Amino acid sequence: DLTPSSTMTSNIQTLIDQAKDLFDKSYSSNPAPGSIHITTAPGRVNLIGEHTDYTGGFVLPLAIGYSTVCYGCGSIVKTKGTKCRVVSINNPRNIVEFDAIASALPSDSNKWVNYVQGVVLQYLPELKDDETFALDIAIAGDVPLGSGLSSSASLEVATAVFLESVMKEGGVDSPYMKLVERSRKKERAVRCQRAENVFCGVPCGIMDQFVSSAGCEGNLLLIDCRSLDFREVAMGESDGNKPVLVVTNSNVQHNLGDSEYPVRVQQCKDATAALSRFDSKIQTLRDATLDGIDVATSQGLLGGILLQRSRHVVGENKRTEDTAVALENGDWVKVGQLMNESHASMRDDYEVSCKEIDILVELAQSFEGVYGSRLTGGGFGGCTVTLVREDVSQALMDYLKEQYKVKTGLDCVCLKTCPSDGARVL
Ligand code: GAF
Repeated sequence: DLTPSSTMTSNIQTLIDQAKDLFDKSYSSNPAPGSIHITTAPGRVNLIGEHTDYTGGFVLPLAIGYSTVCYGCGSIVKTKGTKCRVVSINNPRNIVEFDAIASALPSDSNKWVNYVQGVVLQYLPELKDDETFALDIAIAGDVPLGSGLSSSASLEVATAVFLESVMKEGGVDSPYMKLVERSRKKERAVRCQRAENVFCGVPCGIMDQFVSSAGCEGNLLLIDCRSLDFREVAMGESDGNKPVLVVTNSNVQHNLGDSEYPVRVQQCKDATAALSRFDSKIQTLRDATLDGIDVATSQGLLGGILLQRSRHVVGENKRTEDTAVALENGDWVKVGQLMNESHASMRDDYEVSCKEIDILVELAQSFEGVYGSRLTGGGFGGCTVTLVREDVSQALMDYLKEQYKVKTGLDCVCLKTCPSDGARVL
């Protein structure tokens, strides 16, 4: 679970040691052929741009100092019926085997393995028809599970980089392996998202995999989820004063989240269909404007829930682009205002917040020295992100912990975070 420290740092060396130990215990008597590869990929926090990625909109996340490490050996083999093996520190006695063949089906009993196997299947086309992967992987991570910090994306992306490392050593010279680094980071994210959509059955957007793949120390990423263009956004400075980001884990995760996410995806499609009757150029909500929504509403083409959902997404895209500019200008008041508006929109129009998260956000927003606070991630629990003056950040964290307990009876965990690097070979 989240370490109750005030700084969010991943101790990569500890994770490597844990994964190596697990590897040695699990496979040392008969390891798969090939040399050792070690890779890592981080979780993420999204500053703003929520529920916009699956309609081709803008997001502004940062990679965080919590990550997943894959430690193992692997090679490309011609043996038919080769099994891959994977084991996680979360269940160290359960070594799971899976087939690295295109016709493989997802597991019902070990769902977490689908995040690894789904990615392996995405990389199979890189190999020759008679080749496959032989892999023994041990996994350790410190991204808190189920807290909206993208532990699953970090597992997918760490796996993808692991496979790339195996392919590089195996001399694979496919077009993918020849891509320049920046393009490969994007394409890796596309594959990991596809693995999650197709093999894990989760209709997520691309934000989490993208920032886990392409994150950059000291920078947030402004990602255009339609073109997949992205740029690094550094926090500017004003009067030598740079605020910090505090992430607060509410320690609640409502089951509703899993079922409501696909509902929101479908509602966006339905809203797009309604809006395209008004303007045929609208192919996704990214193409719509708030004025267009008003006109379509006045013509009776849009109303009720679909109006609310599209108003959130279209407004959020604008807020996200505006936030990137305000961040670079060091205009913290503006950034905070946009974060607060984003939260209100998620709560009232998109309806993905919950009581506990609203309490945390309200506590933070009313604290002297806080610029803005909002729900981050898919919603129905998970974490909030708050922009706060550094000199009062510790007092804020103490206040949130105390008051959240008073108001909900629950403990929350607060951490300061800053942008970290994305996935890499260690
Ligand atoms: C989850 C999804 F995985 C992302 O793609 C994104 O839609 C997010 O919820 C909401 O912004 O993390």
